Amino acid sequence: MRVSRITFQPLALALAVASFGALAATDATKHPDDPASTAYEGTPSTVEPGSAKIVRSPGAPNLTDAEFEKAKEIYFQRCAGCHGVLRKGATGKPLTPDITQERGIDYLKAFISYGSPAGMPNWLTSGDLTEDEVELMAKYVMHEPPQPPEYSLEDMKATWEVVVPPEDRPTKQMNNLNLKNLFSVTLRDAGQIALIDGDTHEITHIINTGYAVHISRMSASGRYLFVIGRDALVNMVDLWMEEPDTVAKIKVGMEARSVETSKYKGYEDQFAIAGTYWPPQFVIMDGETLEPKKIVGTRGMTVGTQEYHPEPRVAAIVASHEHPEFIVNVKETGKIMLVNYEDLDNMNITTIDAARFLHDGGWDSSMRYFMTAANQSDKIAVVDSRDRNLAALVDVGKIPHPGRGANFEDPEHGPVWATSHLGDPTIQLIGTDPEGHPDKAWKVVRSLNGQGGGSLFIKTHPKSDNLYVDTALNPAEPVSQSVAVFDINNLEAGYDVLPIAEWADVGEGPKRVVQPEYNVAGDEVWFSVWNTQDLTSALVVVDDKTRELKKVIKDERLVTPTGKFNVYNTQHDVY
Ligand code: DHE
Repeated sequence: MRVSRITFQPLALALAVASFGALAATDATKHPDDPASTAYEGTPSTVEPGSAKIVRSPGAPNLTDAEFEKAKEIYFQRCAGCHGVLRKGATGKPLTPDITQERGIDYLKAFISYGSPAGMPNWLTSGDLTEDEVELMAKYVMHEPPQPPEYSLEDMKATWEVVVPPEDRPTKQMNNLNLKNLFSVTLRDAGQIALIDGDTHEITHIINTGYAVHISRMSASGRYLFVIGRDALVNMVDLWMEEPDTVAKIKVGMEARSVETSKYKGYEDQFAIAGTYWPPQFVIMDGETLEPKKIVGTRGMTVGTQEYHPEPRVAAIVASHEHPEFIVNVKETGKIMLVNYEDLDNMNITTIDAARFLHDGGWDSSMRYFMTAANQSDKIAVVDSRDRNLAALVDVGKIPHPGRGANFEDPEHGPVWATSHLGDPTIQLIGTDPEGHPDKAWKVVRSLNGQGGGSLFIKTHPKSDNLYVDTALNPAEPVSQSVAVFDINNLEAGYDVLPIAEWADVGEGPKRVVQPEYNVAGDEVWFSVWNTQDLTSALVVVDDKTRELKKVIKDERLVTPTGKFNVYNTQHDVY
């Protein structure tokens, strides 16, 4: 068993030890300014002895403490989401020293620089990291990962802020926004969201949020927008204020991806919940103020082999309409927790064994069944939120990545929910109507071929005949810069390709086209043209009937736009 440890060798101590013998040879009492001593020992270091430490791990290149800290921050912000805080892997491969040291520094530098077709971004050529940062990260991942601290109720409360108390908030909408057709747009690397009027396509507000803001979710009332950043900062935005803005915020951990509010009749918006990647836990908060109420850890045994996992991250969370509970995906254990919020002091939690590496997902059209990807298991788990059990585990293509998926009526198979995949070009349709189409339920009833792998999101709308599929992480630019669109009434006819990035006309850069999102009427589809932070991005609006370009929204404030959330569609789970 290789024992490896990170030893911090204060540089001054190392120098002192090295010169210790020499010191003994000279009169240690001599004043350090004495020319003889200075000549021999060199001028005393101006660096505070305790600060310049060397980080050593057996087999890894040394790093100064400052380098280690910088690398840790970059890793945390950009890499931990895929590779895990403890680098055990998930959507991304494990990066433990036994693997990284064996690969060696040159391989690691190339991999970080140019990425891979399976979804590893090209950090150098995309302009996200410099050469030096690439080198630093390659060295860092050859060291043992440091254990990050836990995060307690006290830590949360220290960050919790009620910016506008509920009693001081408006009692009716004070602006003339058409809230139903308002979009919340993630400005990923700016740590902001843009509110965009879906009728005029104008940006109405830019609101500061957490770092690498990730998703927006709506309150049951349609009034509050909940935004979570990868840094686990939750912002609660009041859309009724004259100028919509944050009315409460809280940092619920060190890394997060999901946020939701209670939706069960009689409990609407009484509670909010946020799940963290680090620490592996979730917290239930007061739905009006975000006061943290109850923290629940997710560490435990994996399904199948029943091994202990120290860092099972919380992935997608949805709020049940059938019972007063949240449905919480735990990625690395493969367990789905039905968390009843009726009594937080005597909490009932039902744990369903599904499959490992649970990720994203959404409701079927009846909003009874939660369809969720266990992406590294190539399965879709189907949770029956009424009977509170696992209805099925469906084998699908490689690395399913549905977002919330897409619900529509297949002309031959009836109601279906569709997912696309990161790891292959297929789009797979699962029957979701056990009463009306029992022979089709929880089976792949149709598999289509899209443009390629690297797909992240698929979307349709009850009033649309189209099914849009992005391929944002495909390595081929013509594919990552366009989307495929199928006619739902003639699926086997194949797809058309819409040259979205070309329509955006934003100049150079990776220009990844990501995440279709409809407007409230279902007659427009919005796409993000996601460029690097230093280049121009845009939003492209397509006329759903004609599939032609309707509008390009370009504005220097639109920095790395990715997720877009139409208020009405997000509030009512329309997809
Ligand atoms: Fe996401 C949803 C995790 C990278 C854009 N993303 C989700 C969800 C999870 C998740 C668990 C479901 C939340 C829910 O429903 O409660 N995402 C992760 C990662 O771990 C991963 C792979 C790596 C990371 O570093 O975070 C990751 N995600 C990305 C991106 O790089 C994307 C494309 C751009 C961005 O903004 O970061 C991205 N993720 C999204 C979007 C959704 C999402 C737009 C919401 C989809 C929806 O329709 O609800």
